[in-house]
Amino acid sequence: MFESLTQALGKAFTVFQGQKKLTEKNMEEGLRAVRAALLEADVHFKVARNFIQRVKERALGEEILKSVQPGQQFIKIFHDELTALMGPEEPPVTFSPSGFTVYLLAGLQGSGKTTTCAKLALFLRKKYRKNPLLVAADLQRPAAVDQLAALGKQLDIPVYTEPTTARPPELCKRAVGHARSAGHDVAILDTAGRLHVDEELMAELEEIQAQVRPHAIYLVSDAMTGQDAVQSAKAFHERLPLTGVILTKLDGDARGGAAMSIKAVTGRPILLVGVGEKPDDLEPFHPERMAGRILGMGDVVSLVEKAQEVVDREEAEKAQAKLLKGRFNLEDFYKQLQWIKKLGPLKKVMGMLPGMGGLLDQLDFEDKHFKRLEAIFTSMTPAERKRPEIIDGSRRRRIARGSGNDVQAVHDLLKQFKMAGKLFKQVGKMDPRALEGLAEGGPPRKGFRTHGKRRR
Ligand SMILES: Nc1nc2c(ncn2[C@@H]2O[C@H](COP(=O)(O)OP(=O)(O)O)[C@@H](O)[C@H]2O)c(=O)[nH]1
Ligand SMILES: [Mg+2]
Repeated sequence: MFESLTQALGKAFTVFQGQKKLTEKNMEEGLRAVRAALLEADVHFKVARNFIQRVKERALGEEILKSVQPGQQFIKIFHDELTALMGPEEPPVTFSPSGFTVYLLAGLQGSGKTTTCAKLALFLRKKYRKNPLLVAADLQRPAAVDQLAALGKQLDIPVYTEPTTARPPELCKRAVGHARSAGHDVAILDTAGRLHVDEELMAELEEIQAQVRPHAIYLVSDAMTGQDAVQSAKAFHERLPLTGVILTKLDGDARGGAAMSIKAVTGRPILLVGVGEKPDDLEPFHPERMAGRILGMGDVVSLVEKAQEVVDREEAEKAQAKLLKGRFNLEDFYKQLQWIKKLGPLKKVMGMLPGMGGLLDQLDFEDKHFKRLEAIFTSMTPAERKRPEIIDGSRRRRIARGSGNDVQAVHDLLKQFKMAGKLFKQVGKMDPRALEGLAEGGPPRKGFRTHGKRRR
């Protein structure tokens, strides 16, 4: 999978090797080689351009870690951006709350729709204990119906068929009615494709959609066709609300362009991938794993991750020491929040203190909330973070505007900051030996007290 891209990237990265520091100038040659590799792999040119820009900016802006080489850090940045480009990870399938789920599969002829219908049925039966019905709604050629019927027979999954004189939208409606009354909890519609996107195909799909209101619409797309896969995905999405893409034939010599560009171009995620002709060859799509496969440098990535971890830990420990003494500013608070987000140690610590539960709930560590806090923090000047007391009304308004929030959100953050100060002071009065145990996730050590004198 993606061998030539992996090789070309590996070669491009050698330019970064041995550099003491990455600069705009010494990255130029390497980035040019990266760009060539991406375009050669059929990555959409705009996607490639924006992607390289992001990687470059991060490479220039990030502090160099002590224990790794800048070239290695570059690879990690590349890996993270690649993961982000194809992500975030989403569940491969979802089910209708009604308990009966209809999936519609659409795509160009030869993209793998019929095969994928059978694979999906098997996947749902094996992983989710569903009882699917396959629906042969591609009536362009009688062979298409036979193909699905044969696959169903092989897998022992029922297939709904009608003579090819039927109209697909009505057939689908009848098929769904039959599926319900026969006790199926899933129906999968195999629809007709054309060699290219055309009006007739789209109109038929729209009509099917209007008739049966499928829970999800998957576009089946052939990874081997590179940019064509991306362009047709775009065209389909303009007419049909696609849930996501199933990218097929990744086992062949697909060049990676479709996998890397589809999300960026269409906004719809890849949810599942076809990795062979057999009914078992269907897998959920994991952006990070895919990035790993494309790069083929898992060892470098984990090396840098470990180095990063050490730095984070050192910083967090410093911040924590300050917190516990009650001498800390918003900068420390921010660092600690980032650390909490990652590991959650203080939350655990605080949750175990008597009477802290309620307060803790007010300190909200939800991801969405955290993103907002992050935006507010980054809109503050360093001086404001160091000396929060200078943040008056007009500064609050500026920070709110800069971070895309209302002033209330800034008030809330400052309030939380004050509250956290109180909490941390209390934590600081605890026996440090007890805290040690907690921070590692273990139970509190015996015999610690939250107040009063320390034990000898
Ligand atoms: N290698 C490989 N072949 C696949 C995959 N998915 C489908 N195919 C093959 O692609 C061809 C077309 O598939 P089919 O399901 O008939 O496409 P449809 O016209 O969209 O229904 C068949 O020969 C399939 O075996 C896959 O993930 N990997
Ligand atoms: Mg077919």
